[in-house]
Amino acid sequence: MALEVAVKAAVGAPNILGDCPFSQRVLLTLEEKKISYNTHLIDISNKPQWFLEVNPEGKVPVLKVDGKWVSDSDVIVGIIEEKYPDPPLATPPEFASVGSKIFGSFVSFLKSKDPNDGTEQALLVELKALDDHLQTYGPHVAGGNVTAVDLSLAPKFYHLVIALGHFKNWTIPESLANVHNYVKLLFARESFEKTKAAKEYVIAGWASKVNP
Ligand SMILES: N[C@@H](CCC(=O)N[C@@H](CS)C(=O)NCC(=O)O)C(=O)O
Repeated sequence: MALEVAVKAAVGAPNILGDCPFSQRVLLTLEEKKISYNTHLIDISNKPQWFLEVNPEGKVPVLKVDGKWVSDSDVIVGIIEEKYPDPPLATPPEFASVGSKIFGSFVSFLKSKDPNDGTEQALLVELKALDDHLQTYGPHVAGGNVTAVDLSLAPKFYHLVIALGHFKNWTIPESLANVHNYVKLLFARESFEKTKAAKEYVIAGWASKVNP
């Protein structure tokens, strides 16, 4: 039986898949494990009553498992791994937090109005650390196979590349060749193509945060 998953609808287009990286992470996990699912698109500016009833916090994604809606992508991915162990996607614990500061650093830099406030430098430090890690262990975080941490990072990189390109005319330095290769590998996956939001909706999703 297909699972039910609720994810973000596009800003201004409630019938189109939206730009939430946590939602895409869950969809990627379902796709990679070839689990069938029905998608419910949630307009987060006009949340439906049923959604608020099953998830009063009001955040997407949520997944219905054993008749109960569960929120938070970390929890959801853990439950999927437990219930559907094949193919195994769990990241070895020693690699599970690789790249975990990239998304926060990207958001700080994206929102920054002061080019000298250190936010760009902080992002570059995190990207360089990932590049060094990939140099030793790559091409994925845990080696040859994709694991959960890659499926968490891939949508975040998608946002980083699109939003920094659009709002700051900024690109990941060419010197970080391992990161470039990593991003290319992840974006080329069939699961990624199938679950990504259109570029224009990623931009629309960030616009109000960049220029509040
Ligand atoms: N920690 C949560 C974060 C989920 C989250 O921040 N979702 C955002 C969209 S990307 C959301 O639902 N925002 C709507 C709201 O806060 O009202 C997870 O990993 O699932």
